[in-house]
Amino acid sequence: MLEYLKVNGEKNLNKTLAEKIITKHLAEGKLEPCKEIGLQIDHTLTQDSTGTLTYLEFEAFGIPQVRTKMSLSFVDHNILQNDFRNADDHSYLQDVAASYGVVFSKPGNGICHQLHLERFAKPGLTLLGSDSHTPTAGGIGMIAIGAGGLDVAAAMAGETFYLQMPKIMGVKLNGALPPFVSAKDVILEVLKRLTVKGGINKILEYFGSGLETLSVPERATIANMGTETGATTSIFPSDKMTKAFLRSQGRENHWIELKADNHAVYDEILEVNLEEVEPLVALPHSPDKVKAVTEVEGKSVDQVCVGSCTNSSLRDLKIVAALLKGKKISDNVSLTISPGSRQVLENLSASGELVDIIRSGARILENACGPCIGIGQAPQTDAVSIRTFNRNFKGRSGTQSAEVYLASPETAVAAAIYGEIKDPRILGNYPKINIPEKIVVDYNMFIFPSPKKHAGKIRRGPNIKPLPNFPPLAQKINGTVLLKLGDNISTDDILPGGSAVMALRSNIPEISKHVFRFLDPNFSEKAREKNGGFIVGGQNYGQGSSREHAALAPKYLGVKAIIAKSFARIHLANLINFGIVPLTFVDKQDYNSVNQGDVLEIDTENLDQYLILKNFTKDTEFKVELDLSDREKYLLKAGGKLAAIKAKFTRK
Ligand code: MIC
Ligand code: SF4
Repeated sequence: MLEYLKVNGEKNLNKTLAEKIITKHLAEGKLEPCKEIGLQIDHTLTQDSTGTLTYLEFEAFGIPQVRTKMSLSFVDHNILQNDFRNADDHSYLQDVAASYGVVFSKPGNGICHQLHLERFAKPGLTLLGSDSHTPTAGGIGMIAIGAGGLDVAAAMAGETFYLQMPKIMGVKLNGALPPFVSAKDVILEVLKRLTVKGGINKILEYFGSGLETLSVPERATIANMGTETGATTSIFPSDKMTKAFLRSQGRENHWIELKADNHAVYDEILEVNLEEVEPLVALPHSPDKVKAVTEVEGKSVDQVCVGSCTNSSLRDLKIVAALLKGKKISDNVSLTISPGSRQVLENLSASGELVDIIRSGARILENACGPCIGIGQAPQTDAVSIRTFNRNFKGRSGTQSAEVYLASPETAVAAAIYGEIKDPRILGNYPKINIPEKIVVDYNMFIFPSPKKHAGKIRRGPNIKPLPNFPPLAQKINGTVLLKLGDNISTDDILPGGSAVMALRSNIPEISKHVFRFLDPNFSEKAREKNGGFIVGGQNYGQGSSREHAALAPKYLGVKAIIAKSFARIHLANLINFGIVPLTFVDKQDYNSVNQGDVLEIDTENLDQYLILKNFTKDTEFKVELDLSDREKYLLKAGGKLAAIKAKFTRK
C-alpha cells in the first residue's frame, strides 16, 4: 500500500506525513512495509545513563567530530551523587561533548526529551536518541526514533540508521477533550486498544479535527507514550499550534508547515472521539492495563508523583498549580513534583504558580527523571503510588511490592488531595491555563561546543571501564537454557533501573552481576558457571527501554542466543549489535517443549532464515527462525556492530 503509484513518471500526492519525511531522508531501500530501509539522521540525543557507553563507542570509531546537523548530550537520569561514580560520568560526558562537537546539557537542566522539544526540535527533521522516549519530538513533527547507544554513536559518525520500514497507522482524532480529560488519557485510550505490542513496527500518525485543540506539549505527551505500544515512533503535523509553540520559545523561524496529503493512504486507521474519552488509569504492572478512573475509585493512595518526560511540561505543571491552589494535600500522601526543565521551573516561579504548588505540601524535586526510574522516592512497602509517568513495570519504582498506577496530572492531583483514587471532575471548575505568548527562555545550563577551542584531556573516573571485545560468532552455539520466561519481559526485568544499579552503567563487568536480579537472584553466577547459554522468552521480549546494557551485560555473561515468540524492536537491534542470536519459534507450541536446564545446540555456520534447534535433554529438534537482513547477519557473524564499524573506519 505504501508503494507510490506513478503517474507520468511522477509520484502521486497521497503520502502520509511520515512517508514524506522518510522519503526526504531515505539513504537506502524502498518504502515497503517490513523491508529494511536506511535513514539519514539530522539530530542525535543521548542521556547520561545510556550516554557513557554511546560515547565510549563513538570514541572507538576514531573519528574527530560528529557528522550530524546537531548532536546533544543530556544529563538527567543518574543525577543522585551518592559517591564519585555518577559525578565522574558527568565530567566524562562534558569533556567528550566538548571534544567531538556535541551540545552538553548540565545535570539539573532538565529531562532530555523536554529540553530537546523546547530548544532544538524542528519539524521535518530526523532524530535518533539513545532513549526509548525519543519519539516525544514527534509532537512537533519530527521523525524521532529511540535506539541503542551503538546505533546512535554510528549516526553521530554520519552512518545510515537501518530499521524495518514501519506500517503507517493513522490515528484520527475527532472533536475536543472534555474538561478534566487530557493528553495522557488520549494515549491511555490508544494503549488500551493497541496493548504494549500493538504498535510494533508501526508509526502512529495523528490527524483529524481533534488536533486543532491540542498544543505541542500535549501532542508530545501522546507521542512520548506511543513508545509503550511498541511503536517505532509517533508523529503529528506541523500546523498553527506548532507555530504558536515555536513562537513562545522564541524560535518561530524554525517553523514550517507539514502535513499528510489530502488523500494519504494509511495501512490501518484507529479513530478516537476525544469528547468520549474519560479520565483513565493504567493499573499495575503494565501501561496497557487501562481502566476508567471511576472503576478503581476509592483505592487509598500513599504517594503521588508528577513529572517524567511524559507529563512535566509547563502546561502540565500549570494545571497542577491551578488545581492545587488554595488546597492542602492529604496527610497520608507524599506528593512529588519533578519539572521537566529549568525553563518550566523558572516560568512557574516567574508567574507565582510555584508558590501554589509549594503551599499545598508538595515536595519539589530536581528537574530530572527522578522517581520514574527509581532514582529516589521509592515508595513504602505495599504502597499505592499514582504517577504521571509512562511505565509501571513491577519494581521500577524501587519497591518490589509497590503498586504503581499511571494517570494524567489532573487525576494525580485529585488523588493527592483526597488520598485516594478519585475522578478528577470532583475538583470543580476546570481551570483555564494561560501560556504566555513569550515564555522565559534560559540557555545557561547548555554548553555549546566551540569550533575554535578544541577541548583538552577527557576525564575518566575509575568506574568507567573499557568496552568489552567479543569474538566473531562460533559455527555452533550450544549450552543450557539458563532461564525460561513468559510474555512482555521488559528491559527493566533484564537489567533493573534504580540508583544502585544505574550507577554502574559505565562498568559492564560490575553491572552484569545484576542481570535478571529480581527474576533469578543467582542468574549471573549460574551463567558464569555454565559458561553462558540460552534464554527462552515469550511475546514482545525486551519491551521498554533502549538500554543496550540489557543485551551487552547478558552477552558479557556468555548468553549466546534468545529464543522467543517475538521481540521488541529496539531490544532486537541491540541483541544483533552485540552478537546475541535472536531466534523466534516457528511453531509457537515448541515454546512449551523447552524447559529451563535443557541443553541445546544450533548450527550457526550458515545463518539461514530457518535453523534447526537440537534439544539434547529431550532428544528432540524443531525449527527456529532468524528473520534478519543480510546486513544484520553480517553484524552477527562479526561478533557485533562495534567490531564491524571499527573495521570500516580503520580501513578508511
Ligand atoms: C527508561 O525510561 O526506562 C529509561 C531509563 O529512560 C531508558 C533508558 C535507560 O535505561 O537508560 C529508556 O527508556 O530507554
Ligand atoms: Fe527519564 Fe522516565 Fe522519561 Fe525514561 S521514561 S527518559 S526515566 S523520565
